Amino acid sequence: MLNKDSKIYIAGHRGMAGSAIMRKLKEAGYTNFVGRSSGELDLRCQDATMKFFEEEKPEIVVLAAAKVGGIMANMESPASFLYDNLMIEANVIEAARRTGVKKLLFLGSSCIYPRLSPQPMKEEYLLDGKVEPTNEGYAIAKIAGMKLCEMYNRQYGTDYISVMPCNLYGYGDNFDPVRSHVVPALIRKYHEAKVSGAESVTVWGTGKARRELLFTDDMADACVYLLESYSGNEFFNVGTGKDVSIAELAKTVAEVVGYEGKTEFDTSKPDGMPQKLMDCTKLEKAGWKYKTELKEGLAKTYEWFLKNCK
Ligand code: GFB
Repeated sequence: MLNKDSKIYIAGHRGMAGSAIMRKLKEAGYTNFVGRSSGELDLRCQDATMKFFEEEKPEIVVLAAAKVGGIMANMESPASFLYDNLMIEANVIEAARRTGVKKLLFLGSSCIYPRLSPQPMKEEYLLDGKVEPTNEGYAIAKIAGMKLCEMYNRQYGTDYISVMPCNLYGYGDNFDPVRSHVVPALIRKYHEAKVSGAESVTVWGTGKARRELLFTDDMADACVYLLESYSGNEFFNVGTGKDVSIAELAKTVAEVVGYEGKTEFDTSKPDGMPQKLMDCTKLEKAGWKYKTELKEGLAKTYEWFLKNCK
């Protein structure tokens, strides 16, 4: 299905996930890429998206473009998380079908699962209960994107596959102190506290919520693996199969950064989903496993932060 010179469009190639997938595809020998920044092409606009697909006629599409953010960003603008993501997915998937794209890979999220799902969460637990309210808009959009792929395959015989990664972190992450995800937020907080000599760092929530964290380059590796080896109507959890409490994560980030002060918890801030651990045995049985352990991935991300974020 994929040739090394297949024309590949990575929607979101400048974001953390899309850029990692592009690096992995290049490492694997793929050479023919087409891309547009969000300033050049607004994927929420159907006409512009169709025009781009008709002009460029990509053969393979990776749908990594999305409005993303941490727990606060999701709570502040739930309508934008739902609307922007629904529009992007619907426009890209329909344009792909109309222009005969051979294969498409859609990036979902572990937040598609019910808030109180049994842990670890297997693929078949999808839609067994209500999703976490702090990211309901994003979760519903990601469920819709995955279902679009599934139903396009059923109705049109397309080859669109989906992955559901756990919480990602890595190179090119957003280190905004309020709207980012927990890993970049903590790297920045502990780094700034170290530099300023602050006595303590404040971590949101109780510290008891648990998260499964995957280095984005590993997620990208899984995407390339599935693009090359899988066609069908099932989706795959992509993670490590291990989780940590936010308190444990904070301690590890402090160690990586070299901060020796105190950590305090602000329990007025939300915990979000109590636990979000995925069962990744389906992907393991298909032949793929993560490589980067948490502390190693955090150290690489901190190194990137030091070089790139002044
Ligand atoms: O990464 P995060 O925002 O995403 O937060 P979610 C994870 C946990 O870390 C929550 C705690 O329990 C937060 O309260 N936390 C502690 C912090 N300190 C901080 C901090 O300084 N910043 C942040 N951001 N969190 C998102 C969803 O949920 O996960 C998205 O909102 C998406 O839709 C993404 O699915 C993967 O795991 O709670």
